[in-house]
Amino acid sequence: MDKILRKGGKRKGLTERTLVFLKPEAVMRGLVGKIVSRIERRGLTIAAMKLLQPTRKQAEKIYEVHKGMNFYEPLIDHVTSGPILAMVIEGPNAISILRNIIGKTNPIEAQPGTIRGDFALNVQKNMIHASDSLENAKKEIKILFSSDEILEYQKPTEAQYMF
Ligand code: IDP
Ligand code: MG
Repeated sequence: MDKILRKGGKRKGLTERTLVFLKPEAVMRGLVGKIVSRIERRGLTIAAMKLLQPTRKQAEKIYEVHKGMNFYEPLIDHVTSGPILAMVIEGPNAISILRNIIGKTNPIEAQPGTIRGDFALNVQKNMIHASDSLENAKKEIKILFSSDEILEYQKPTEAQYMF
């Protein structure tokens, strides 16, 4: 346990944080619980969570690398069209683990067993976003969360049985 705790109970740099959000189709289809439970059962920790309808500005910032692509405007329209469930997910290698849990961007290529491979048919409405790098995770978390919305805590099972 000592290994992963700083004095005062805070985590050392062994864990990562990633921004995840369930897109409006996941909320509208009533699949929030099923999807969140896949993240929880893997052992990762929900450090922050809220339901919100993102503004155009927030969505444009998150997807700014895609500006100019033909799917960019329709994607922004879609993601801002209804509620999303945004989360900060924390744990060892959280960024890569989440990318593997969600599956490939295009559901045609996403393997069964992944969220996209099990719940999605359409590349735009592919259910879920997860940051693709540490740098982007840091940037994206700030777009949707303030630091006081992100909690630091440790589940008792983590140190003993998971990490
Ligand atoms: P990612 O969500 O797996 O990181 P990105 O390539 O970063 O995928 O694309 C961001 C989002 O843009 C995708 O999740 C998807 O909703 C949408 N998107 C990506 N490529 C296409 C496309 O070719 N057509 C329509 N939408 C797309
Ligand atoms: Mg991406």
